Amino acid sequence: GTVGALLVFALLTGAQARTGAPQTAVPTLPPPTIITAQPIGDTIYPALGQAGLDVLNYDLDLFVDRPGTSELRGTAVLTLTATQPLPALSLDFLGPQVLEVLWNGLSVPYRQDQMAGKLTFNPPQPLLPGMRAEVTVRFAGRVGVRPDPDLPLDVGWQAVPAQGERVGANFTLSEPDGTRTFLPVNDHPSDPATFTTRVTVPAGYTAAASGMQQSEVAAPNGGRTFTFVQAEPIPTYALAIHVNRFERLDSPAIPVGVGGAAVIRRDYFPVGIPVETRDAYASTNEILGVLSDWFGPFPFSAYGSAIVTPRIPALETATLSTMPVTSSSVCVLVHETAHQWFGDRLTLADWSEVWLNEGFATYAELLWAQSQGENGDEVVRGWYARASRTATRPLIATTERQLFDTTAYIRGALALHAVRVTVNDAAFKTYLRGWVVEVADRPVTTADLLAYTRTRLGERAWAALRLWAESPALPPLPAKP
Ligand code: LEU
Repeated sequence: GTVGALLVFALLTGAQARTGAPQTAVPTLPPPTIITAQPIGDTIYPALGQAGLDVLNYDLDLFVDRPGTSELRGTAVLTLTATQPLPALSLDFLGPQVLEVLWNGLSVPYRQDQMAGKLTFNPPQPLLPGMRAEVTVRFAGRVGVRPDPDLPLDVGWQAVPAQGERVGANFTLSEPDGTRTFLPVNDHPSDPATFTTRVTVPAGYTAAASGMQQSEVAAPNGGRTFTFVQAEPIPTYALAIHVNRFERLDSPAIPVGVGGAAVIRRDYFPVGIPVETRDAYASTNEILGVLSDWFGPFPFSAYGSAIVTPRIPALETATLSTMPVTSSSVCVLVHETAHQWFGDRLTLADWSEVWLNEGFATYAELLWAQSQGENGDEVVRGWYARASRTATRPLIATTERQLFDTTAYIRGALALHAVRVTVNDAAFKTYLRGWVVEVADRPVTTADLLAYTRTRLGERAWAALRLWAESPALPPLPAKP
């Protein structure tokens, strides 16, 4: 945890500094400028993000010339503002060579430190609160995943080589910090943003991304350019981008959006996967109905799944869950769909708080089972048995390895059950719906949930949640008094 204090970047010192104006002769380098950019200070990932930076929108123009490989080129235009004066900007980027950085259209010198995963530059004037700026980053090369033995997968831009009948494909799987492998981003869930994603693919391919499809137009050599607009802010890791030979299946829109608005329904199935894979997705509308009854209106204007062939974990990418063939079950789909509220709409203030995503999404599996006529006690007892068999800990994680462990998922869900048994189901429903509204405009913490629980449901519910959140040992099985 020492990296969190201050990252100091030496700018314009020697060979690593590039200028974006190659037409001028090699400039005499100005005296070395020391600029500082302070990371957000995440307790699990202390180097991620920049404190005081607020990215409002990412406008992406990406070219996937050879699907199934790691080649990617493109331009990202970030609309920025600040919550404190920023003399230096520092974006997270582990991606390929940056070709150019523009600040409001003008070329600025920059430093790309691939080891630190930072792209740093000084704007002509500090970015001040209330100001807006546009930063353009052009890059091309090989992007990759970030291998990490402490995570259940290598996060980032996934390349799936052609195999047998199947063509090569690409997709994003980025939780927690994989988006920086292929885009310059403020890569932290406390800074959600909107996205416009344009993806150009070769003939025969389809691109899909988070948000509503706005257009599909012809590109050179028979290719196509697909444009998606994600109009509601989402964390960077929740951005889905898929390139494959897809069959898109449109289903009737379902009126579970805000104010009863219709939510567009579409699923993307790669050509050549087993037909039974599709079965689970036939339940999507019913899942949306059940979950919106408990959690309130569905927070986005479209929803569906994009199916991928590697055997990896599923991910709740916004408006378009990323679902492996091997995880194409109703239970996993319920979990990822619940994350659209908890993770994608409500975002985390710190990665240590990830149980606030996983506990709620796991709890949704019980709500679903009950909607299907099960009484639910067996699910809860099963969870408790599992939690008793595994090492436990307080809910707030202290290490990266804990982020997606049994405590985050199962003890997290049991903590919510401990709250539920202190009240009746009508009150619990109002509580869940209220939480989504209450914290809609700021990233969430366990302290927020505790305070909210006390105000909404009173001392008994608060004490129960506190015990489940903080006790080093596993508290007793929650039961109705
Ligand atoms: N958030 C994912 C889930 O739905 C897990 C992640 C490790 C891909 O459980």
